[in-house]
Amino acid sequence: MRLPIVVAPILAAPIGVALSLLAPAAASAHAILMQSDPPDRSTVPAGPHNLVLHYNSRIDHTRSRLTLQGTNAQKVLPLEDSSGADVLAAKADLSPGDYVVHWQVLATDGHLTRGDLRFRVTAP
Ligand SMILES: [Cu+2]
Repeated sequence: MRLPIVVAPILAAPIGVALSLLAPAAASAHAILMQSDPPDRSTVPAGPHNLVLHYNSRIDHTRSRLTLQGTNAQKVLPLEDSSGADVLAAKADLSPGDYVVHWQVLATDGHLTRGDLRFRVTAP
């Protein structure tokens, strides 16, 4: 039972540093990815999916972009109109393989952020 006690402070330190670095950014409200479906590094069954990315602030949908990269190709996904002010969403019919979603988001404060979301799709 000693392991969790030892591990917790080691994990807590980098998170504390990261939060303090993010604090000024959060105050100026540029968009940070908070949560996604599928989650990063997850595995999902093949078939139609709603990709949903939640941010910490409102985003400019007309100047934000989701690009789906599969093993052999990549394409810009049409964004769903109905997504919320802090959400990017797109439909994708996924066959088995490894994927990366490259997201690029313009927050309403005029700052651009980008990142990657990786997941694996397996045969249903
Ligand atoms: Cu900003």
